[in-house]
Amino acid sequence: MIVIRIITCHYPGRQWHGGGACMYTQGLNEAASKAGAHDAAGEDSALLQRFEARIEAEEKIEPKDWMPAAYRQTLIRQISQHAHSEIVGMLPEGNWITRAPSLLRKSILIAKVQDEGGHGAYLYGAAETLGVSRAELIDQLLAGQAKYSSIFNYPTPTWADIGAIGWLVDGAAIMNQIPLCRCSYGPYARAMIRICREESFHQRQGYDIMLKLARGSGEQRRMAQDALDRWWWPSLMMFGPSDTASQHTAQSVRWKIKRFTNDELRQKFVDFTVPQAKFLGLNVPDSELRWDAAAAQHRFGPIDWNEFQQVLKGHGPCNRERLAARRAAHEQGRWVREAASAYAARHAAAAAAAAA
Ligand code: BYC
Repeated sequence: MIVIRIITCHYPGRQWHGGGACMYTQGLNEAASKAGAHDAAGEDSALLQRFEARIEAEEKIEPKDWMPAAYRQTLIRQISQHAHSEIVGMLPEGNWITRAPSLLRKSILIAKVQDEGGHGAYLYGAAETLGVSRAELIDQLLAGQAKYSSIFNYPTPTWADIGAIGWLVDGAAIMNQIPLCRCSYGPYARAMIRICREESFHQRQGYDIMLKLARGSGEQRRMAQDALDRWWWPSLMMFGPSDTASQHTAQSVRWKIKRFTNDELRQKFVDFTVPQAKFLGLNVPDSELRWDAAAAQHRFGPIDWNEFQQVLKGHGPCNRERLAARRAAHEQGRWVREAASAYAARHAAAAAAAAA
């Protein structure tokens, strides 16, 4: 388990009000000093009640507002894992930029991969509002201590994989992320609105690739089917463990961070996607898949949770390769970060000298 150190005093290079004290914890400190009754977690019960009433009333919690430490920690955990997923998610598709089959496909793919980088940046920004630094989160990712979505540990050997990622992975992402636009934490909810708009475009471009392949030559149809065969089950795993095994869902739903459980979203995804596969003329690789008219939903076969756990433990097909690629990119970008810091320091010194 990762322990994230919450910064309570200084963020170098930032102007916080309160004489350099971190603005996001200032409200917390002030509130804590008005010592009232405390609950088992050592939190002021009056503040806790007020917080819970605000959640109940669908008010957004903002960075300077008082929040329970566990709520803050849950958000840092989820938002940072989400940010890492966006950044690692650039890799399987980035592999295909130089090999995309036409100039148009290449430019679309470049734009999509760039969007994912942007999503990572908004999300690291949202996590920072909770008092943790982006550098610290990235260090945890590079040290192999942080989780990111299991889905990005699978390989992309053919062009059809790029179609399958857009259609299924971005499709699953939209299903999971649209409810996050109503998350109780304001900065995360607002970041998700823009991200979801872009994800819709990503999903359509993926489906368009699949449609072209499914209506193409026999070999292209086989490629599309093979990609669906390989990506279907890992896409279902993206929604996380079943509700009975999920550690965090119940509390996150109470806090209105999550609006649906993992199984509810997985079911919506299956119901939405199976007709799309039919339209493509492709077979979903699940012999137990059937329409349950009484329940008005699809029934599907068991998920291989052992495979999911193995991927989470770092033993998926590409875990090592993904981390190695991120570490190399971080090293290769060192000179850019150093140059930007030197430039900022030089200008700050010049501004200080001019003001003196
Ligand atoms: N992979 O109690 P649970 C994208 C972990 S980016 C890895 O249900 P929670 C895209 C979970 O973290 C897609 N780990 O947890 C980008 C927890 O471990 P810890 C990413 C997983 O948080 C580029 C443990 O299992 N989307 O779409 O209530 C190109 C127990 O789980 C996974 C997001 O991050 C997994 N699949 O629910 C294209 C969305 N599932 O932290 C596309 C935001 C579970 O206790 N996140 N775990 O060590 C969420 O909605 C929730 O965090 C989850 C999990 C539904 C993922």
